[in-house]
Amino acid sequence: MIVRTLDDCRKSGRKVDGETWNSVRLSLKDDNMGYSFHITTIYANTETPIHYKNHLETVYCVYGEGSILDKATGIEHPIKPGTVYMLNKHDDHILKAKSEMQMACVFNPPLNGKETHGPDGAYPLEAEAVTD
Ligand code: 9YT
Repeated sequence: MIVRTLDDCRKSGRKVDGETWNSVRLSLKDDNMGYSFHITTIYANTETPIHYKNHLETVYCVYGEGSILDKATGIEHPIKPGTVYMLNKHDDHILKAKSEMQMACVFNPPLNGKETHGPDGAYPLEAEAVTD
């Protein structure tokens, strides 16, 4: 069994900072669960272009208000606490935060640890692992 707390992970190399977000990676590839699990904070009044070409992601909104613009359809879906979205088609999208949003995120395949978005909005398949 593996047990961790968000607070402990936040203080360790498991917290990764992007320009418009930070992500605390509670579970990563080396846990051998077949997925990774993160608590992500999206900063208020930001827009983040994302396109996970190498990963599937499920995202659940814990708190905050915003929207997700699906670039393929042009549809902008509101996000509020309790909303879940699943990027089952590696969907190219823009995540917009009106207020600070906390999201619980699952990635398949699991992240190694230190991934941040490349210029194409994707994470590479192999990135540096966390060493704590
Ligand atoms: C919701 C989303 O994809 N935000 C970007 C960060 C990502 N969730 C991560 O690395 O945890």
